[in-house]
Amino acid sequence: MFVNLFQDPVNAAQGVAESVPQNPHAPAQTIDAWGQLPKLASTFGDVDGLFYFTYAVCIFFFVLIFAALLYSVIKWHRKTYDQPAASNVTHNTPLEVVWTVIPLIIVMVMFAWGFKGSLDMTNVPHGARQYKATAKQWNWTFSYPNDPVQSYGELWLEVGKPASFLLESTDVLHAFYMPSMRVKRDVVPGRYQKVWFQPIEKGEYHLFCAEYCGDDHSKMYAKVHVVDAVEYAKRPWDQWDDNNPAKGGESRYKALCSSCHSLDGTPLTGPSWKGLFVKDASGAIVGGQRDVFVGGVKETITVDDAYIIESIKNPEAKKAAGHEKNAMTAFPNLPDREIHGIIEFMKTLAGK
Ligand code: HEC
Ligand SMILES: [Cu+2]
Repeated sequence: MFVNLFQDPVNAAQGVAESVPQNPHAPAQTIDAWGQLPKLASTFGDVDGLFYFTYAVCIFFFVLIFAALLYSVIKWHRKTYDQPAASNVTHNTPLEVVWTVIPLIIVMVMFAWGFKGSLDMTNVPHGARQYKATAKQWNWTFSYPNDPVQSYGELWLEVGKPASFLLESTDVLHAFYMPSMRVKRDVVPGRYQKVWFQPIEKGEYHLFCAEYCGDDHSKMYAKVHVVDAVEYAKRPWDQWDDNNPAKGGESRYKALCSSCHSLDGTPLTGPSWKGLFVKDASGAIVGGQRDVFVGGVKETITVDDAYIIESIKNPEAKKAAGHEKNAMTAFPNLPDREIHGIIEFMKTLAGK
């Protein structure tokens, strides 16, 4: 199947036609004249050399072999059913040596080139900034050097500064894949992996998970902003507007929760958030009714802030009915103001 890396992954995952406006969270990317790789934005241009070398070798041999095949089929095909074979040659040692040795040399070149590239990506230069990327079903969390504030589903880097990543998974196998930066590295549970690159151009880039990791693997996406030193010094990952917590809550929803929770009533891995809060007769926003299992016993509860907070920090305590067999990844370290923002965002859904 043809996978279009330049299409918005969220819409693509939901099978939305391309004419539908694309998710504003996914930037359009310029592609090169061959339509093969997105524009190079790091110092790992060597990857392109190897890619196009392999590509050219494949095309050369494809054409050569098919030309020889077609020629032989036309020239030597049996013209009558009883025509004897034109030749009985079964063996040609010089020819066999040639078609073994030449491909061997080509493959060794590819191996050496690829191995060098893979070493380049993992040998972190001195002075690189040390970030951490934590992968879990189905989102990315980023930590910054000497900074307590993390970001979710979005990452900021400074242009020209080598960025090194410690990769960690809290559940299954994932992969850190940034086509524009020409880096890809598996994120293996129970072990730290490393990768680094040096962004050379400001802009917005895609980060994908490139290892199938469950139902909503295709929604496991983060947007990467490469900004200048002035912008970076403002710590854009720590922007939170206390006057508009619902807006921050919505961005957290998109980054952390939307892979499992819909807003429109559609059940996904988790229950839809529609109806968590509702409007009563006077138009006031109140908690909705939910059926939950507490220690295996079904109860009906009225949703309140405490229930939401418990669902986020300790989802096993009360399991939403209809989804009681599915597990939610807990977020015990989500800061209070962000939980508050998420609740404010849930309340904006009341009556919709
Ligand atoms: C991996 C999928 C997954 C992710 C990601 C996820 N959830 Fe859940 N969530 C579930 C499942 C499954 C349930 C139902 C089982 C349960 O209650 O534990 C659930 C239940 C809930 C409930 C109770 C809902 C109800 O209808 O009673 C709340 C509230 C909730 N999640 C909030 C969140 C928030 C906030 C986030 C993001 C910070 C989030 N979830 C991310 C899977 C997920
Ligand atoms: Cu993944």
